[in-house]
Amino acid sequence: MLYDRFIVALDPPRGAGVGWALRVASALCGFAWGFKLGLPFLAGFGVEGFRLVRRACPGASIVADLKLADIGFSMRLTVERVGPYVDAVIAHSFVGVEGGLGELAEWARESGVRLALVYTMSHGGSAEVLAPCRGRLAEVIRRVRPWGVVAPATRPGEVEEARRLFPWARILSPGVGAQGARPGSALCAGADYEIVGRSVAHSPRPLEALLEAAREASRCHPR
Ligand code: BMP
Repeated sequence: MLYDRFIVALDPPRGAGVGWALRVASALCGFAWGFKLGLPFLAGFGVEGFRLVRRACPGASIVADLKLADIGFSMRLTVERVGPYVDAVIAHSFVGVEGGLGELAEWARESGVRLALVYTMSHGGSAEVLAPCRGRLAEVIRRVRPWGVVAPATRPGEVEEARRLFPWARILSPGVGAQGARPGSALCAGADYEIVGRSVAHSPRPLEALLEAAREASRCHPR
């Protein structure tokens, strides 16, 4: 079963308290590879929420998806706050290396937190700016050589491309479920992990939903 190739995004439904996130994390603990905690989570539950999820499932990898896109100084100030509770942080590659990702990568090395960079995104608007700039984004990613690269399950061709261009990296692919990509579509294209949010985390039975996604994903034979 491929359930350990899924990262579950804990984006809270409207009005949910941190207890919701802790219940979902506990239900999936030992199954999902990790949890992605993004800006909706941070806005709702603060850095304390990160600590509580870490405590609820110490074996899971915690990925802070704060969509960092700023000067290095500000990105560093931000990640230092969540660093003690996370295994990886996600930043945009388009901010470039000098005075930006260079400093963030240095912090990641010093602190032992992994860095993942966004290549392209899963929504339609990714085709407006990011996708046409793929060559430049790939140069930035090659220079930084991050642990992970984000590429969209909704466009398996871009996942295949990321796999080819960044052979050292873990490829993380969002867009499975609510955004239309079928479970397994990114794994089949060479991704290491699929990121799934609503279709698992907002389900009344998150573990069953995850196991069903894992069953569907097993139709291909990912590496
Ligand atoms: P959902 O499966 O509910 O659509 O959630 C997808 C998650 O992945 C969300 O947390 C979203 O912010 C994130 N994400 C995405 O959907 N597309 C991207 O290109 C990058 C993301 O981080």
